Amino acid sequence: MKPFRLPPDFLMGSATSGAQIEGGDANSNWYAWCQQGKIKDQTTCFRANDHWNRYREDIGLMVQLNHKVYRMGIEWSRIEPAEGQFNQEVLAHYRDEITLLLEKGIQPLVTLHHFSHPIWLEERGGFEDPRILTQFRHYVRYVVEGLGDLVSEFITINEPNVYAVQGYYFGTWPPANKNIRLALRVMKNMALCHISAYRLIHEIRKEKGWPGQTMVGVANHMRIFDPYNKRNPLDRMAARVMDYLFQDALTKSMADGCLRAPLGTGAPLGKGKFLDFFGLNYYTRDAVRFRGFQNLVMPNTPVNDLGWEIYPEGLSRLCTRIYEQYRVPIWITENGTCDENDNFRSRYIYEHLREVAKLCRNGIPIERYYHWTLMDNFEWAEGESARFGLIHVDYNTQKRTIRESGSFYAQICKNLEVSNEMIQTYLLGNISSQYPSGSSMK
Ligand code: IFM
Repeated sequence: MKPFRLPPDFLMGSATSGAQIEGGDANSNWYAWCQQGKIKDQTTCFRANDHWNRYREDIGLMVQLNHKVYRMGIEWSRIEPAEGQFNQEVLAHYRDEITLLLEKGIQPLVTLHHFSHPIWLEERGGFEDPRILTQFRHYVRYVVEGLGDLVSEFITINEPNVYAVQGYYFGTWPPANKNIRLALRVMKNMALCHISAYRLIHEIRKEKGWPGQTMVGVANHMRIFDPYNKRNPLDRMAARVMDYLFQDALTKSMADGCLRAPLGTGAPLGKGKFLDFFGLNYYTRDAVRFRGFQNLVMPNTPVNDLGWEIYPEGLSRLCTRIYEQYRVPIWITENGTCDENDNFRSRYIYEHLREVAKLCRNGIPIERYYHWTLMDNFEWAEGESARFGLIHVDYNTQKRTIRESGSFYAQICKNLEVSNEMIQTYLLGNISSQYPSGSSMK
C-alpha cells in the first residue's frame, strides 16, 4: 500500500437524502410503502435518524469529520404536502439548516428529487404521467426561489435509472410495476424534467443576480457491466446492451436534450448543454451472462455485506469514459459501502480515493468526492439493517458514534492525502481491513 495525495483544491464531504435520514414525514410515497410492510427488516423511514430535529448535532459531526462540502436532499412531500400548497415553515427549516452549514464553512449541494415524493403525486401517476413536467417545475421554482440566495449548486434528480428500474421494471420499490414500457416512459419523463429544471434554476438565479456560480447536474448511478465470460461473444453483447439500456441512453439524453432510443426520438425541449458537472454515484460492477440475461458477481472477487462486488478500478474506467463523452468536471456524488462491522470500509475508501488521485494526476477533472454516507440510515428496501455510515447509529437511542473508518476519512478530508502513517494506523495495523471473499451469485 502506497501513500497518495489529492489535488490541493479537491473538495470532500458526504452525501445523504431526506427520506433516508430525516424521519417524521407521513406524506411521502416511501412512508406509504413502509406502512404496507414492504421493508425487509420491517423498519420504516418514519423513524430513520430523526435528523429533522437533530440536524445541528449532525452538522457538528460533519465539522468533526472535516467536511468542506455536503450533499443533502430536500423532501418534496414536506415542501408540498398537498398539490399547490407549499409549506413555508418547512422552507424556513431548510434555510436554517443550510445557513448553519454555511456558517461552518460547508458548501451545500441540494438534491431536489431522491426517490421519494408526495403521496398525492404518486396517486396522480408520478413520473409516468406527462403532467409531471409542470408539477416538477412548480416544486423546483418554489425551492429555488426560496433557497437560491443561499444555495448555488443543485442536483435535479438522483439516479433516475435506478428509480425507473426498481419501481417500474423489477417492481421492488413503489409503485411496484413490472412493465418495461412504463420504465422507459418514466426514464424519458425524468430526462425531460431534468432539462426543464436545469433551465429554470439557471434562469431564476441569473434573474435574481444571486452570488455563486450556478451549477446544476444529475446524480447518475453508473455501474461497470463486464461479460461474465469475456471469451463468449454473447456475454460481451449482453454486457453492452445492459450498459446502454440501464445508463448510457439516459445519461446522454439528459446531457444534450436529444432523446436516444428506446426512450424516444428528437429533442422535445430543444437541444443544448444541460450538465454543468457530471455527478457520478459509483458502487460496483455486474458480470453479465447472456444465458437468462443474468447479472452475476465476478467469481472470486471481494463483496460487501449486500453481496456487491468491490471493484475500485471501475471508478477509473467510468470516469475516463465519462470525461471523454461529456467533457465537464466530474463530481463523485456517491461512493461507499455496506459494512456493518466496519471491517473493510477504510480499505474501500483508500482504494477508491487512490483511483481518484491517479485520475487527477492523469488530467481527468475530478473535483469533488461525497462519501455515501455520513451515518447509517434507512436503506430503502433493506431498511435500517444495511449500514453504509461513517458514523454508527443506534436507532433506539439515536446515539451517533464515529466509526474508525470515519476517523480515517476525517483525516483524508483534512490533509487531502493518505500518508504512510495513516496506512500503518488504519490499514496495515488493523487486522480487520480485509475484504470478505466473493460469491458467484448476488
Ligand atoms: O442509499 C442509496 C442512495 O439513496 C442512492 N444510491 C445508492 C445508495 C446505496 O444503496
